[in-house]
Formats: sequence, C-alpha cells, structure tokens
Amino acid sequence: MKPRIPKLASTATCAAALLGPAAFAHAAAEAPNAAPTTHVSIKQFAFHAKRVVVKKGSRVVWKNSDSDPHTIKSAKGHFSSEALDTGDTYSVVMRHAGTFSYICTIHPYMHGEIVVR
Ligand SMILES: [Cu+2]
Repeated sequence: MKPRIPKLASTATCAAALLGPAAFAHAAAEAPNAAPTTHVSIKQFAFHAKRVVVKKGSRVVWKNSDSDPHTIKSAKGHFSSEALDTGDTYSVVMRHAGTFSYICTIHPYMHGEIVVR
C-alpha cells in the first residue's frame, strides 16, 4: 500500500505556506461577526482615535502599525494585551458600560480611552 495520508498532509501544509500568515489575518478580520467592530490604530506612539465611544457588546480591535512594540492595558485591569509587534492586533469585546482608560505599558505616556454606552 502507498502511504496516501502523509501525501495529503504535505499538500495541505504546502497550501497553508502559500497563503501565508497575512492571508489568515485578513480572513479573520473579514469573518462575519455579530459584534460591531471599532478599530484603533497605533501609530507614531499614539492611539488613533485616542478616545472612542462604542455600544455595549462592541468589539474594539487595536492594530500596531509602528515598528516598535506596544501594549494595551486598562487602568483598572479590565483588559491587558501582550506586546504587539508590527501588524499584530488585539481585540476586546466591551461587555460593560463605563469609561475605560488605558495605556501602553512600554510607553506609559501613550494614553487612550474607550467609552462604552
Ligand atoms: Cu507603546
């Protein structure tokens, strides 16, 4: 018998390699999702927009467009990201109303605020 399963497995690996991580990131961003999404970009050591107002249940997605790593950490510990490298994203579904200020722990002068209504 010929080893058919390993051959199929190597084909699948090949296809994944061709698509690359960018293709998967794009697919994830485009996937249908019940939660409305607000994007915050991290650029030139600042959050844009610095203050966003969203409805309860919304998803907030941060994307690091700098060449330096950044983090997102809420002042009261509601959310906290790992260090995001260039192009990395971090998302949080805002389930509670309130005002959530946050900083980048690597550059604590970077401030942002999410207002959930
Ligand atoms: Cu930073």
